[in-house]
Amino acid sequence: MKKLFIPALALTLVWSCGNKKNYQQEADTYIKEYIQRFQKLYTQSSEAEWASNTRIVEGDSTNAIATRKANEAMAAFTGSEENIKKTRELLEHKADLTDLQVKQLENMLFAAANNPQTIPEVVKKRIKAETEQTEKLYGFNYQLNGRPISTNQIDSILRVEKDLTKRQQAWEASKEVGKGLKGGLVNLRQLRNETVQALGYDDYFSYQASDYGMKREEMINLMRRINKELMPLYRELHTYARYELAKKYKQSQVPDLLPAHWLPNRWGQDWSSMVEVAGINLDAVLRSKGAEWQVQQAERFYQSLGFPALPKSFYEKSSLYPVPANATYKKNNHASAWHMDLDKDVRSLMSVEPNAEWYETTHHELGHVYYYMSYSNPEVPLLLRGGANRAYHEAMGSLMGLAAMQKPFLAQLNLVDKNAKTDEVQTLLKEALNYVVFIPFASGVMSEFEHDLYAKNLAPEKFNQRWWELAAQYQGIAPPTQRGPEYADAASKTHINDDPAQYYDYALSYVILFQFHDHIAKNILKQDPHATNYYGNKEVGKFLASIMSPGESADWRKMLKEKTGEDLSARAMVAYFEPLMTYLQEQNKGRKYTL
Ligand code: X8Z
Ligand code: ZN
Repeated sequence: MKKLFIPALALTLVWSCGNKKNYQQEADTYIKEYIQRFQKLYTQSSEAEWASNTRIVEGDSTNAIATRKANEAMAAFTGSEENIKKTRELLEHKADLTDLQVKQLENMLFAAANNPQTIPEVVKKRIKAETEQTEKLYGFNYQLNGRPISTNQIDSILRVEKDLTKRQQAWEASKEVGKGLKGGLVNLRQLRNETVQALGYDDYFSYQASDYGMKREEMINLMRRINKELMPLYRELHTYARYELAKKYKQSQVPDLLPAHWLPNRWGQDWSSMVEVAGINLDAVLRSKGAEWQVQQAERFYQSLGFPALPKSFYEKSSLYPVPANATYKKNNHASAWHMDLDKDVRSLMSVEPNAEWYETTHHELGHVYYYMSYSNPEVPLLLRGGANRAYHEAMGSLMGLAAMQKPFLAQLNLVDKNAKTDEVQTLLKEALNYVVFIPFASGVMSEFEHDLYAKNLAPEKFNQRWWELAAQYQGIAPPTQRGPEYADAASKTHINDDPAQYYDYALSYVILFQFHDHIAKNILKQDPHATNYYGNKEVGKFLASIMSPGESADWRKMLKEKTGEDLSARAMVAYFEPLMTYLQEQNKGRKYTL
């Protein structure tokens, strides 16, 4: 038996080793060929999309048509039956392939699922519907009292206006865009679901969650868990805001649900401008420095950590500032960062104005750009030039945004007076009104809505009802007046239209960024996480670069454990805001809690 058995085993080994090599060679050749075509098509699609997003001319669909064509060409390749078959065949021999090959093939299959040419007509219809939705969304003429108004101007009214009637008008003006997008969203929901179902996904939400190696239920349960962990603090903030805002707007009645137009943000996702911290008037300082300075300053911050300067082409090709008032075209008003060729061409599309909100967003977008630059190295195959997961990509720049707001950092840059006494509790409160307030919106309202939209086939006549049900349940917010089914207030949020079923990325990114920040503060800087100064610290830079440069070739769970010693957890975020609890409970004594 032994005699027979051993040679047999040896034979299998030799045979399978030989086979392993064959499969690996075969996969290598296939992946290389794929990449060559893919990079070209990807670049063409990016260029077309870039034009569509930076130059929207009413009545002129040239850019939209070019984008549709480029995306069709990309779909025809990535979703071709040939590619699907070959990729699947190779993946049947997973055990014989390298981890990197498996990851790349899985990404190819993921891309194919969005474009399967087994149902080419559905894919074409989806691409057409997507281009049209983008055009409508960013070509929309916002109007206030019969006059055109930009989203930056609406945001500014919501930040500073004290008159509730004017606030309500501005808020309502910001929601008008949703009505015209509703039909497109109904259509897109159907087409997106149908597309990915062809490759075996239950629905589009499941498809997007699979990018994290998670099932739809796991993702939504994770969202509910995160929300629960932050809820005690959010309840305090909600109570505090209801009473403080009622005072501010001179209302004798404190409503149970916060009226949406009382809040300094169109969706109630960030209330930080409610609080001014004496001694830190960032808005005023930034106004005096200007928008360009803000972008350059964010770059200097990354450079101070040891990252390179942005390539010249970044400044030449990006679209960083609002279009002039007399321009004959519009552009996408929501900030984004672009990796045009998955190599050296990196850009950002923003409408930067000198204020604290854009200061933070600029750091956020440059985080994406430095992530792109970090993994665009020969070690990382083109198909793995992405974040360890999507949330990591969102986290890096937001982490820098958090760091760039802390007092020791601001003091070093002379943005605040070193010697000015500032109130630590107010500072923490302002931060909580940003980061904590975001969680019920992102992990609750947005994620649950998209879950119901794609996985539960939410009826179109219920879109608005469901949106406001969720806003009441998670954020404790209500619209100023009844909003009937003709509205689609969810669709006023860009991501619902053009970044579908992935808003949980942002909720996760906040959780992760506090884990990284906690580690950096305590173990690298040896500073209090509430008062750090990352500026010029090369160790911090090395730490961040080590997270970013492997791109998607890293396993996100392992990476988190390795870098922070922890699994994904809201612990660090909860701990950061813990000192605020006592203060808020004190403030809220005798007040009615309604969440
Ligand atoms: O969309 C963004 C970025 C672009 S990736 C500006 N963010 C979310 C939003 O604006 O809703 C950043 C935080 C949340
Ligand atoms: Zn982002």
